[in-house]
Amino acid sequence: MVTVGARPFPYTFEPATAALLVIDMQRDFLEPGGFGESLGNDVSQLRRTIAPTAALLAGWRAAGLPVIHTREGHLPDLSDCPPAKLARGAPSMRIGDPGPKGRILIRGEYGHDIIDELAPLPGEPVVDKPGKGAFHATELQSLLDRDGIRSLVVTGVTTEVCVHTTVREANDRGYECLVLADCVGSYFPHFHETGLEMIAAQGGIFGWVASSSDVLAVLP
Ligand code: TIU
Repeated sequence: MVTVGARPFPYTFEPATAALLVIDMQRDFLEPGGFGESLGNDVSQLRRTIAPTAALLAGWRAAGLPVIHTREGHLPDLSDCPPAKLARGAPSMRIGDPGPKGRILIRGEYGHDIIDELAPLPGEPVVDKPGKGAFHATELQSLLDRDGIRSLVVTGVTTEVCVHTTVREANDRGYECLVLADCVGSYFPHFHETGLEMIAAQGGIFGWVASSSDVLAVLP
């Protein structure tokens, strides 16, 4: 067992039953011309997460521990996209529309894939998800069951949307989630800060919060 200094109290995990979850670090959210920008967001807000996540990935992989990536997106015929999701808001481009990096948030398009800096290695699962949470309509639960994973170290974007939804889903399923503040990000800095507070509040109602250096310091 190893223990990480975390909020609201130290987080203890068994490396053999832990996985690093990298949520939706896709061009569609982190680069101009994608889904994030089409919703009116300043995508540069998310880029501070890239360097610490790359360093954490390097250390986590060097320790021989499993990494699971996720991508939010939809089938080309949009059959897995609820009408309400398609219609919501007043985006400059809707899911499925052609953009500079391909069709917005569509599987197989350049913009839908993970940014070069954090590219998955061969053998690392990439879970494609139609929703904000990584468990809904995906194989994530069976992947975790297969490998006996109980602890999830969580990174990715955005703090209050896909990270929060996934952590809440995971917490209800009995996983212990450690969210790394420097490796998650939001288009809205105050949502990011408040989102982290919400996880650690009430004695860790959904999980724990630490930073990547806290985890790197304890890896075997
Ligand atoms: N991955 C993820 O968080 N999807 C979003 O749509 N996030 C927003 O903040 N919009």
